[in-house]
Amino acid sequence: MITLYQFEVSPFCDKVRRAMRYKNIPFSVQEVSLLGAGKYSSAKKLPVLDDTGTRIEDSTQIVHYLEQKYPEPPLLPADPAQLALCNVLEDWADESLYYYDIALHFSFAENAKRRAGHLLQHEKPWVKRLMGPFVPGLLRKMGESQGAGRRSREVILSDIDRHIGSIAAMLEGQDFLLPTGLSAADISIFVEIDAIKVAELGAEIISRYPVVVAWMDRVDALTGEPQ
Ligand SMILES: N[C@@H](CCC(=O)N[C@@H](CS)C(=O)NCC(=O)O)C(=O)O
Repeated sequence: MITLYQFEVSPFCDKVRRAMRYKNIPFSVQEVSLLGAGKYSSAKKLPVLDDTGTRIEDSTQIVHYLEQKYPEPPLLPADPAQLALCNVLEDWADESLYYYDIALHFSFAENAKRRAGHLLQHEKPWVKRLMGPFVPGLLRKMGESQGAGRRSREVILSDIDRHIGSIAAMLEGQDFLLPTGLSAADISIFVEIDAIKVAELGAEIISRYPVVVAWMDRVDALTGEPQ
């Protein structure tokens, strides 16, 4: 039996849930307190997957593990050149695009409190009281130390616009980012854009690119929770 230890709102946890739904893998989730990730993960980060006692950390490692154990339907292309593209797109989503989600929510004061509320939604009232005042500042500092959060509002927004525009250009003439069909690249990028969409300014940028909106619907139809 597979258990996903998660923070529900984390795009990396969403990525793993979507990969498992696409592959029709039964799983249960265990929501972890923001104070408790160290109990499950040496990096103190979630997601962590437990497959009948085998534990895997990091969404990318988890997707690769799932691909080996549950190869159908595939999320990693067999062709080496396509696999290379899939790998770099996944890493770009996880290590770059993610920080635009953080910057948009926590370097933009008008979004910070609401997003902090999302992060704390499953916490006990005393944890909310303890951490509530600190979460926006901690996340803002995380975005600043990576770099994206130190840019001006205008630059953050125009970077996001350029990135979404690049995805639109990659999708021209094809349903998914790789010609081989839905892959880990689509899921990894989808979850970050879906998080960016939570902020009004992010949603406005995404709405400028109907090709991306249609692609998001396609990815969600294959990986989202059944209606
Ligand atoms: N590279 C990791 C990133 C995971 C990650 O950054 N998770 C965040 C939640 S979005 C986390 O656990 N943060 C807790 C912390 O940094 O203390 C992956 O792909 O799983």
